[in-house]
Amino acid sequence: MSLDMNDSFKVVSDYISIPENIYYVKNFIDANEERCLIDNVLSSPKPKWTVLSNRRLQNWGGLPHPKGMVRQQLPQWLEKYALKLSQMNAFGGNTANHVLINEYASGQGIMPHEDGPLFYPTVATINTGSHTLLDFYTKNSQTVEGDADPNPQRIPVFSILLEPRSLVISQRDAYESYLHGIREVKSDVITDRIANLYLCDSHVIGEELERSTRFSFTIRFVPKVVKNLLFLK
Ligand SMILES: O=C(O)CCC(=O)C(=O)O
Repeated sequence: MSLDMNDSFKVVSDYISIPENIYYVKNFIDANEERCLIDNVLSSPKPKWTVLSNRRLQNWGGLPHPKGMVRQQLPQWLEKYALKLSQMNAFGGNTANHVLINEYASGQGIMPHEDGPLFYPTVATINTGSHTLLDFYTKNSQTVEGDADPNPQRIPVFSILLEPRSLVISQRDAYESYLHGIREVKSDVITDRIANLYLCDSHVIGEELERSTRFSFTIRFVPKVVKNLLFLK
């Protein structure tokens, strides 16, 4: 799919929802666009990186804050996707102003969490590099039987297979009612809990997919913005 701004866009609601309020678009970008996004991430200045124990991330557009985000202009290589998704009406008529980039080496992931009230309740993620499995959990979901760990492993209600170059959008209930996370594993097994399997490359149940390094581009709209830091005092 080309990102030429003169293209006529499909609006998000034209896609099949799997389950309700989650949309998956295979090959949303092509291999050149994927390479270009990854090259831009890797050539960003070193201070752009925040290094966490289980992944690295870059924050673009400003730091979301309860009193308002001091807005920073998105670079052109990210803004074109923020505009494209906004024109698809992903953010209820608003224009996305924030992009979080996560880099996961094989074996890295993110704990089940919710994205919270600082963002408009839609998250649109462009996936590059490697596949991963995004797991969705109800907020009081069961844990694995006999798990005595203080951070017990929850059982996902369903998962979405995120192929490289795909787009996934979660909105409204899917954003607000579930926790989402990525397990810290080096490979994923194909199961019938993967809700979008029929939209992906063909796989058989039981097949194991090895992960490599993945970069996710999580595009959101932060409604509360302020002009400068004085307002944050
Ligand atoms: O990398 C992803 O696809 C998920 C990222 C995420 O959940 C987050 O940054 O809050």
